[in-house]
Parts: sequence; C-alpha cells; structure tokens
Amino acid sequence: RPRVLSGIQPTADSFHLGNYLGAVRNWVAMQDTADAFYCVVDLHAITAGHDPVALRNRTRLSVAQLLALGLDPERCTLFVQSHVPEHAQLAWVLSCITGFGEAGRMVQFKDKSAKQGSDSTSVGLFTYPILQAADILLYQADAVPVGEDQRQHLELTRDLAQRYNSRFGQTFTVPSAYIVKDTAKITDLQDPTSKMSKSASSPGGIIELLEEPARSAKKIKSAVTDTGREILYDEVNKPGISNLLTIYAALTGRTIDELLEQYDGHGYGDLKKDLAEIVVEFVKPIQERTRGYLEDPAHLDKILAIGADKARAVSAVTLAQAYQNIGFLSPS
Ligand code: AQP
Repeated sequence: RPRVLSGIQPTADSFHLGNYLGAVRNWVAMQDTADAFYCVVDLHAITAGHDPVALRNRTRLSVAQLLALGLDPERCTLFVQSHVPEHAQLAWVLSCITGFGEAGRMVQFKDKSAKQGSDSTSVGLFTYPILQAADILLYQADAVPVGEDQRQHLELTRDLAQRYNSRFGQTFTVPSAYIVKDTAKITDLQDPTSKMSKSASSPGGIIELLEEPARSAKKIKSAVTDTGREILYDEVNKPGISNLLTIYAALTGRTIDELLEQYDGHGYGDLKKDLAEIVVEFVKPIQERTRGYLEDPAHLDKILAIGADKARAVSAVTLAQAYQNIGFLSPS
C-alpha cells in the first residue's frame, strides 16, 4: 500500500468547508487504500503569532474534529506534530540544503509576510515550507493529499528530497501531491475568486464546520453570485455560482451535470436555499460527534499517545538514516 502523509494547522476554533472538501475528505477515503499518517501541525501554528491557551485548546479541537469527520485511529496514524521531535530535527538539516532565494520564492510566504510587514514576520514563517518538507519526508510518503494552495510547497519538498538523495545517497522517497481537481480550491463566499481561508476570509466568506448551523445557512443564502440569472458552471465568468455548485456536488455525491439539469430554469435563490439545508444537515452530526470527543480529553490523549508512538517508529528510522548519510557521527 502506498504511504500518505498530510497535516492541518490548529489555528482556528473550527476547520472550514475548504479544509474538509480540499483535504480531510480525501484523508478519510485514503485510510482504506493507503498506509496513512495524519498530523495536527502545532509547530506550524506558532509561525504567525498565537495565544498558548488557545493553541492547546485548538489542538484538541482539531483532533476531535478529525475523528468526527471520519478519521479512525485503528485505520490511520493520527498524531500531534510536536509529540514527534524528529520533525524539528529533520527540518534543521533540510534548511541547510535549501537556498535562501529558493525559500523566498514561496508565494504563501510572500503573501503573508507582505500583510504582516517584515518586523512582525517570523523566521519560522519563512522556513515553514522546510518544516513541511520534513513532515512529509520523515514518513517516506508516496503521496500527500492537499488543496491547490499547497502545490508549490510540494514542489519544494520534491526538490529537497531529490537534492538530498543525489548529494548524500538514497534517503527519501520523492513524494507526489495528491490534489483532487474538483475540490482543490473552495472559494470565499463573499470573494469567489479567492480561496476560502481561516486567516484571509471575512466572517461571511467562510463556512466553519463548528459554527451555529443557522449562521452557515445564512451565509450560503447571502453568498455573492454573479451577473445573469442562469445557473451555469463557469469558473471564469461565474465563479460564485460555480463554487456553490462544487460544494453542492461534493456534499451530495452528485455530478455538476445532474445539478445543472435539476436547476434548469430555476434561479440562484432556489439553489442557495437547497444548499443551505444540505450544509446544515452535513454539519449537525459532525458538531455532535466533535462535542462527544471533547467530553473525554483523556481518551483523546490516549489516541494521541498511541499515534505518536506509531509515528516515531517510522520517523526515528528515517532521521537516523538521514543523519548517517549526511555524515553525523553516530552516538555510541
Ligand atoms: N479553500 C480551500 N480549498 C481547498 N483546500 C483548502 N485547504 C485550505 N483551504 C482550502 C487545505 O486544507 C488543508 C489544511 O490546511 P492548513 O492547515 O494549512 O490550513 P490553512 O492553510 O491554515 O487554512 P487556510 O484557511 O488556508 O488558512 P490560511 O489561509 O490562514 O493559511 C491543506 O491541505 C490545504 O490545502
């Protein structure tokens, strides 16, 4: 079975629909087809300023949501990144084979640092993609299920793996991005050419899985739609309605063509009203299950302890090999 690895940041009180449809939904599916490793990446979550109490809560909340969304610790390895010290250790080594200019070309860094200003931008935000490369390469992952926004970081990971292997001998599997085109970029409901984002979206633009369902329904109903009245799938000229069709299709398992046929002759309002109900029915059981997991933090901690042990069994072997190949003297 192929090995997969992916992660999600505990940077908000709730995941959003883009995180689910672009990434976590595929994680759930891959539990049955791959040897899957998934982590809540708390080391990444401290790169842009954070509150310690909120971080701890959000880390547990993230784990509870992942379980509620369908991750099963019997069928995958679920862990918290900081519980596995090899991530930070390999990141240092990889940072020493990454060019300064190469890291500076990362679009996500350029966007986020431009917003923050250079005095508020941490060196950690700059080296974030290198830590992400370490996350992936430690597990010898063949595939990395992510949304479109991560494509450039995956390219860097591949380059670093190839560079290491050619300089120091075969050490890492060169991974591929696994990006499902249809749902790779769920867009902001108020600004449908931008991605739905925890940090950049306005409250009206983002559907949070744990928010009051009536609030989500209202947001869908007031989503920005496009000029004209006809329901068509056209990402360029009708990005708003196309995004709603994408979400509708993904949550119901129906094709866009089936939806176009169903809504032929109907207005935007009809589609929004139906989609609002679908979203409400989708989030309700997830919220209930998340609450259930949060009621038993000791159980969550146990799942994470087992996950960290399983993760370390793989990551420690890779790190030892990477240290050996780069020329570090083994401790006796
Ligand atoms: N809008 C999206 N559509 C599809 N996939 C998305 N992902 C994020 N937004 C979308 C995917 O979700 C996974 C987890 O990503 P993350 O923890 O890095 O989340 P994030 O990037 O912090 O989430 P945001 O909302 O994108 O936050 P900002 O903009 O603040 O960085 C990844 O696989 C990602 O591709």
